[in-house]
Amino acid sequence: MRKPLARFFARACLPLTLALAASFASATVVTFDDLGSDGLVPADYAGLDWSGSSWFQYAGEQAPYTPHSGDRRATLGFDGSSATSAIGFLTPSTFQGAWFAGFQGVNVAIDLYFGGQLVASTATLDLGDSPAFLGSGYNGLVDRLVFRSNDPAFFVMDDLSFASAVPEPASGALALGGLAVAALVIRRRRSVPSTQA
Ligand SMILES: [Ca+2]
Repeated sequence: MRKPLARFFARACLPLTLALAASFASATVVTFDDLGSDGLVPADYAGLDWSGSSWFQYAGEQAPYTPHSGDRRATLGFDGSSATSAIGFLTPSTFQGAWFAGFQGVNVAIDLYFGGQLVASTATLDLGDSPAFLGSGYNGLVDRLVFRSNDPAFFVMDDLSFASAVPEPASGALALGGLAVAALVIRRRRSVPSTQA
């Protein structure tokens, strides 16, 4: 009784589950907490391109520069501005948002670009000691973020989250495996004469 039911679920659900896994993007949350020592965010950190920016990540001294995860977060630095804020995506991605904290009276907004065109802008977030989430509000693909602030030196960012639109090779392989399993099941059904009937 148990076995045929399990087999049914395996046949019916496995290929479907694998196909869904392949169509989902991989999600990444950029915490900075895996970086060992203070310094400029490495140019290729977390699958992003930081090379044209002044983002500096550090631990230590907290409020109002309060991290949202661990004790590391990033700042544009005292000479930072929109011109030094661009973060590029190595592959087109959806951008969910990021957490920000900073001096009261400081605000931040993010412009989202794709293929050199401005495709969306976030709301403007007013900052304080407690990290607050600035959601992107945009579901389309982006390949570059540019940050705007009335005082770029006086806020920090943490836990930026995005999802690559390209399926990971692993889930692609899984999907191919699911297709192979489905093909085998179909072929076996066709080749076995209807002795059960
Ligand atoms: Ca963190």
